[in-house]
Amino acid sequence: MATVAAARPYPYDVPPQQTALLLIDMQRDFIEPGGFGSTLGNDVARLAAIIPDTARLLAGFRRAGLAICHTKEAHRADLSDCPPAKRQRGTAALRIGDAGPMGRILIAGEPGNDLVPALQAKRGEIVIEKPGKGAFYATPLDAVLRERGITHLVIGGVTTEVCVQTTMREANDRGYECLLVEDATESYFPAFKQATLEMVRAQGGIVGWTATVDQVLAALVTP
Ligand code: TIU
Repeated sequence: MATVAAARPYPYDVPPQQTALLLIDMQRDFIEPGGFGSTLGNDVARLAAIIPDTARLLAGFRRAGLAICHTKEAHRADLSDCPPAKRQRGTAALRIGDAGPMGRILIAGEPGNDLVPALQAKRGEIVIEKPGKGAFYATPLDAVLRERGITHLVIGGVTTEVCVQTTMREANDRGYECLLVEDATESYFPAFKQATLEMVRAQGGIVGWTATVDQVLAALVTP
């Protein structure tokens, strides 16, 4: 058993063979100009800044030989898995399924829907396409993790208070012990990120733990 000693609100025990890295939606659609995130009116440059630290975290999990799962928020080309309410919400000029500079917005298989180049999945890593904000809704994620005996999730990705927090709460309700990595997650709204970190670890870790990339890496032993 390894331990992230500096985790908050108290040390987080990591049983290596039962722990997976879960990277949420590190996709061009949220991180590069011209994708879903920018059509919503956001400054996407904030999100790109976490790519190097997230890549260090990913490399550490690969070196340690631990399970790795990437998610993508993605809809089918015919939009059959996109609720009309999700497509109609807001005032954006380009909506889910419309043609944008990186292909159709938030549609599986389009260039803009891919993971950013620095965080591409390698063979053997789990990739889950999800139609919602939470990675457990309408996906095989829970079954895939349970089949591998995963009980602990170290979570990063974007955006902190939307898909990351929703997924962490879904995981918490399913009994997973979750740690959110502070410098491997980002929001378009700095105050929302900070609030999420605090609400996750308040009340004795009501949703889970938080720690930095370096604090997590210090607990991983390379075999
Ligand atoms: N808009 C926003 O902050 N996020 C999303 O729409 N999806 C994810 O967080 N992945």
